Amino acid sequence: MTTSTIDARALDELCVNTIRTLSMDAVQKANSGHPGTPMALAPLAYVLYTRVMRHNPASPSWFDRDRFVLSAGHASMLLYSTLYLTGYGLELEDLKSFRQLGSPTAGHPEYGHAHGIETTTGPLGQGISTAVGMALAERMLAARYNRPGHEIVNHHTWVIASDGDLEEGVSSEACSLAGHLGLGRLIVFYDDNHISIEGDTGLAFTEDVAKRFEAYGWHVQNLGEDLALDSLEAAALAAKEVEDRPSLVILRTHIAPGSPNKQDSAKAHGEPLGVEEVRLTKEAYGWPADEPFLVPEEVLYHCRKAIDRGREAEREWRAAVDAYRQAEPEAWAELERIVEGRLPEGWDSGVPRFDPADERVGSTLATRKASHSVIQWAAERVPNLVGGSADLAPSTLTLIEGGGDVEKGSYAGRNLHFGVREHGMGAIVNGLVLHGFRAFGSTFLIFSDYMRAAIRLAALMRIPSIFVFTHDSIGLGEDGPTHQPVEQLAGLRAMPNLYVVRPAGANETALAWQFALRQTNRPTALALTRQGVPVWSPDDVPADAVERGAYVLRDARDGREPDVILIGTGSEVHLCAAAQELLEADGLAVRLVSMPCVDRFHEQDDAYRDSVLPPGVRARVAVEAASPLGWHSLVGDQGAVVGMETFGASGPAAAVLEHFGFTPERVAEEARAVLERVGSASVRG
Ligand SMILES: Cc1ncc(C[n+]2csc(CCOP(=O)(O)OP(=O)(O)O)c2C)c(N)n1
Ligand SMILES: [Mg+2]
Repeated sequence: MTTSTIDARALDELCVNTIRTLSMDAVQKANSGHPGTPMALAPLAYVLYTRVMRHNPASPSWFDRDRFVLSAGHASMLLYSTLYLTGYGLELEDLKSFRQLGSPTAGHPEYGHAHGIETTTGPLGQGISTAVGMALAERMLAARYNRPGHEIVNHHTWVIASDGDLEEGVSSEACSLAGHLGLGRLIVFYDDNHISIEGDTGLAFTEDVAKRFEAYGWHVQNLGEDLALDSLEAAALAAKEVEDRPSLVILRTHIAPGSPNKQDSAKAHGEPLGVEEVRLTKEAYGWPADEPFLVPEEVLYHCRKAIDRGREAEREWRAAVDAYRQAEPEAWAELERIVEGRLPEGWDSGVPRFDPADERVGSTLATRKASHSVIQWAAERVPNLVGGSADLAPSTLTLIEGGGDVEKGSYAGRNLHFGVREHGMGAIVNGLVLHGFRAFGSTFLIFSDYMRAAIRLAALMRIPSIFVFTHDSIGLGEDGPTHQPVEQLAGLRAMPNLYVVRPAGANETALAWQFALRQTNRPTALALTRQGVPVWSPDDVPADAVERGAYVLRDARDGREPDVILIGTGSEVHLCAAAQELLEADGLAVRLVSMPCVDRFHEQDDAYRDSVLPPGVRARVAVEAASPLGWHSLVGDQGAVVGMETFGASGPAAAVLEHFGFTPERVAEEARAVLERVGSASVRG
């Protein structure tokens, strides 16, 4: 062995131990966090970032970079230490303020908080599943934009996953689909350390993971305990060679290696090692025990060479892009727009208008059906609009006609088939969106529960994923209470950053899609009816109906000040309209407000809100065939909410709605009762 290889090895070891000690020190200083797993996986992160991945720390959003996802988000210090060392812009100070308020080094990696964090991770299973979406996006972009001799989309998605990641159901959904689709650019390292919070994984996790992933159609390597850097590198390269299947590389690691009293113990998972144990561990590494956050100069110098390599890789890519731009100017213009997150100029002009006088529209139309035609309009204008359903496309009506299917080896299509995997669908949609697609996933509103964790991450990350939920109330009828959402709208509305849009009819549905696609930093959930609802004249629906969240759809007759306001969303707006007629027949002045997006309405200024719901008019009734939670603040103390306090029931839709009191008569009755309580004259006087 030559001196230089010995030196190189010593330097490698120094680098690996720097990642380890930085992670131990940061957790110790924060007195909170997860030291053991970063320590164990330091060699892997080091190899990936300095030898394997094609990335440019100085240009972290370079489009054709390899993506890295730390699915085991609790091991965040592994990522932060590595990002710091390789030059992503994190400073040593940031590591010293690990887990502190306002620091980019949050408890779990948060998208947008620091360069190099490709997605938020922490809820186990989400990261690896989102990575499936990223790897799929890479293939879908490659299929669309690469040309012979011009491979400008050409990268890999790397993941580190822990036991918990593979125990969670969502990863099974996503990994099964990844195998089915043959996503060869996805490479997952599984940290098989036999430890989770409660102790040895033998308590609850004894399946043969290798066989399971083989059964999914993955290429599986098992390195056992061989964490030699060259072995890790060789395994990574072998995984890259396999182009037609995703790869799993199993590593039997030992949590908190080198820690004399905590190695292989669940204690090293989620609490600081302790001052004394840190000292003992550093001694075991041959590391100065009394210099926290020590970064040897040669380590920083060596790791930051990643920047030179990255610059070179990006430079080569840019040269390839120049040639591509010459040869394929239009394709490049489209891809560039996607990379920059822009939609084509003027894409949202000419929003479809549904006129009930048009016999192709008719007087009633389910909003899911209107949505289907709006999707066709949007798909024509937004080339990166793709989406699919969790095996319900014939019901959710989300197929992009003529868009083609995404299948194994053939990724140019626009329609995704997620199978009955709602949660995986949510995470994959997020991965597609993080990678430049305007993607949607659809299912019944009731099953939004199955994908809630993924929706929540989209909201937390502020990415514009679109979730299309049809069969949005007891109005779906015969399928009964298992399928009838009650509390889902309230639950989704409670989620910060998520817009929930429940359009009342075809024209609001068109605006709802326009609104969802206009978003750049918020996800949208659309709630659409299964059943037909009346089509209003498009002239009655202002262009900013969804943007504003609510509007006066039909004001009290003859310019009278309203005695009572009826507020509805979705299908119940029509119920309110019928109640309005009943009440007006009694001589009352009634205002009908349609409120397709409660969240947006709350965001409007006082003047607008007061113009729709004048503070002086306290007689208000809100009607929504769902949990009343949240509506009381809009109708006030004396107002009433006609909602669902129980689960629904199986029966024909009309019978179910009537049974639960969703009739014009009941709404009118509530309005009269409210008026009596409020005493309309005194309020107006
Ligand atoms: C969905 C979800 N459930 C629970 C947790 C809390 N939690 C954090 S880490 C962990 C398990 C740790 O085991 P493993 O995944 O093997 O990680 P290791 O300790 O080996 O790093 C749990 C239950 C979580 N983060 N996400
Ligand atoms: Mg584990």
